[in-house]
Amino acid sequence: MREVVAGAVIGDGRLLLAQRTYPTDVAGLWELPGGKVEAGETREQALRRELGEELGIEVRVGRQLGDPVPLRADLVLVALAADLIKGSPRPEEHSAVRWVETPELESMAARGELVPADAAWLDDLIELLAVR
Ligand code: DCM
Repeated sequence: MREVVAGAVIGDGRLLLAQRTYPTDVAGLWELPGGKVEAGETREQALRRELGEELGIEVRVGRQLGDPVPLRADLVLVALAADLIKGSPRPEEHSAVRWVETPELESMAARGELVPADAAWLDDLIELLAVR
């Protein structure tokens, strides 16, 4: 079973979202940025590496957020809370990034603008934003 880690990155009390460019069924939708855990890596190491590569940011990784979401028979998506420590996200592999507060997150979810797997974490994300 392979794992994909996604970061619920908080900076200045807001949540970071990144806009996907592929595959076509989710291109244009917004996600928690992250990527696949490589052999020999912890989830935390994988998330720090992916966020460095994709966005040029450094984060402190925290707790698991919500429940894992199955993507395929052999692939599961895990969200980890994280705090921005250094850098300002510059999209290398996404078409755009944005920082959102709860009302905007809720509107985006209601309009179906989040990738389906990540939409499962809406309540957990709202709770995370509430305590920051
Ligand atoms: N994925 C997702 N939600 C995220 C990050 C990734 O649903 N927040 C999915 C999209 C792909 C798989 O995980 O099916 C691998 O992601 P990537 O293509 O970004 O490596």
